[in-house]
Amino acid sequence: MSYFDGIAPIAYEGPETANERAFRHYDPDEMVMGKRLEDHLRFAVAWWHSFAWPGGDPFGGPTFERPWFGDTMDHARAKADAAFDLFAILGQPFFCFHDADIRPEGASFAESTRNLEEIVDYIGVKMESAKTKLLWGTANLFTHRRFMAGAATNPDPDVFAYSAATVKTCMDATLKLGGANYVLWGGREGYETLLNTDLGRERQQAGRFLQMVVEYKHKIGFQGTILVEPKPQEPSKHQYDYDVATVYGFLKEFGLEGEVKMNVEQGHAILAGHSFEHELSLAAALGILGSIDMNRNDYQSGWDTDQFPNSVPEVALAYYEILKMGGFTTGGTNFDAKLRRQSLDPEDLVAAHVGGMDVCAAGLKAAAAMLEDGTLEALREARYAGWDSEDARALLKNATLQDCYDCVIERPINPEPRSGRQERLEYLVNRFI
Ligand code: XUL
Ligand code: CO
Repeated sequence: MSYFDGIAPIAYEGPETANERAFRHYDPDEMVMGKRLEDHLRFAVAWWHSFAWPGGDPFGGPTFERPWFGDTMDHARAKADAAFDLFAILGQPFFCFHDADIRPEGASFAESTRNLEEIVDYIGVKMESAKTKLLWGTANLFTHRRFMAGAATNPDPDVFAYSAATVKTCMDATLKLGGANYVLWGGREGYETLLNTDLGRERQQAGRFLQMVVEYKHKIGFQGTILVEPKPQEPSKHQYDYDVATVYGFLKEFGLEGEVKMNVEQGHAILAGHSFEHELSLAAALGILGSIDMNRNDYQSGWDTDQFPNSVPEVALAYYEILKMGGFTTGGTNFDAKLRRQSLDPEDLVAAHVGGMDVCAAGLKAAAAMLEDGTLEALREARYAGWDSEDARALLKNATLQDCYDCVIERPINPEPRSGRQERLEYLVNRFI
């Protein structure tokens, strides 16, 4: 018997349907800009939110009572069974996991690793008869109390070593399951107070740690992409991987900018004081946009609420940036999103994903229509057309302040401001959404 008994696989029925158990916008086979929608979006279910999270909050304990909750290997297998049942209902092409989501913690590192290897084999067998693949694996270096003062950035070298050993086992697991990427999110890589923190030292530790990850990737022949997921704070008061710009500087410092890309999350971008599309646009411009964690924050509460996306205009602008850079390669759309704690039923878990997938599909199609129409890009290009001339290019390449001065006097130059057309552009975008 399945936890999702009575819920049939979700089919596409078109925008007019009132059926809650149907896609209105996500038809995996629909061709958009020459590619199937499923291959554009590359959806993934997050094991942690959908199967491991018990529904607690700072004021109350678990609200969910899943039959697989418990810390034995039998529970872990039952959890994997439920996960693959949900993947089949949704037709999900990918999933993502942390070690702690899929295996019980052992009494020692060795036992935890044995548990991990055993469940990875179990999941591997399930994958043989499912269409669902692994988008990325990662290590949970933030829940257990041993990581409370950081993993790579811990003042205790034993924790650094333990964390590195854990990442090794998680990269091995990701390789074994054919993962397309490996993610590092530094949940505790930051500080609570500067009064006890040597910030300079901790940054060096984080840099060396990431170099070790890249070295190990090459050693084991992992073909996927290493991704860092920026976030400014929460759980730490300040986290070193603050946003895309900060991480890029960090990668440059440690010579990793050609090796590591970004997993950009909607809610983290907002926490950092940016828009999602800002972070995506910057990562794309720097050549380090890899994958996305799709969710949304509650804009009133101001923390990382990890809700399922529900705004087509918002996600349209995000997918616009992704399509503009040519779409995902190894990356995809991971629903790093969880139910509200009152949404108790199996039906809620299905509906949350169906709704999120539909919003993303509608957003991507709107973005594709904007790109195909071409007006927005043509106007953007026209705005910079002055830079196409020989003189303008030479200006950037080898002109000095003195050259600019002479030129302004001689020509003479008296620039005339031109409209940025913002309201017209906003109205234009709304035509497609
Ligand atoms: C936490 C977060 C993580 C990472 C993976 O805010 O986003 O779930 O995506 O560790
Ligand atoms: Co995330």
